[in-house]
Amino acid sequence: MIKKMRSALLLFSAAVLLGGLAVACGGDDDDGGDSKPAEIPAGAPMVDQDDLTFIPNKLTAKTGEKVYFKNSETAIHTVTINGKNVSGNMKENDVVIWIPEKAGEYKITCDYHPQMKATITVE
Ligand SMILES: [Cu+2]
Repeated sequence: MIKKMRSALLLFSAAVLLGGLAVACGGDDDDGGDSKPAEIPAGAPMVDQDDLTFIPNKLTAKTGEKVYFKNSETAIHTVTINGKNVSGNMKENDVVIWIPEKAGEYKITCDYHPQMKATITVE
């Protein structure tokens, strides 16, 4: 149990080091069962992917802060930031954490749904 948690944490750190990005797969052990969504801290900046929309479509975050993206529906989505897919394919309940390193305005899109657009302002 403890070992499992430690390796999960290590994987998490490695992902953060590699790209400022971590994928916490809430639905990875899903055989159609009762997979729990990954936990998103209350009050954290978060964008929901639902109804083929990013909700909200405008968000402000701070440099170095974790920004959470969650796919809440069965459609596959991506988190594509300024044209770069940083998430891979996200299934239902997948959560991706993005940690912006520079202030600026970031355009968020989905590779599969051109109508999905959001803007994150990083201060
Ligand atoms: Cu999409």
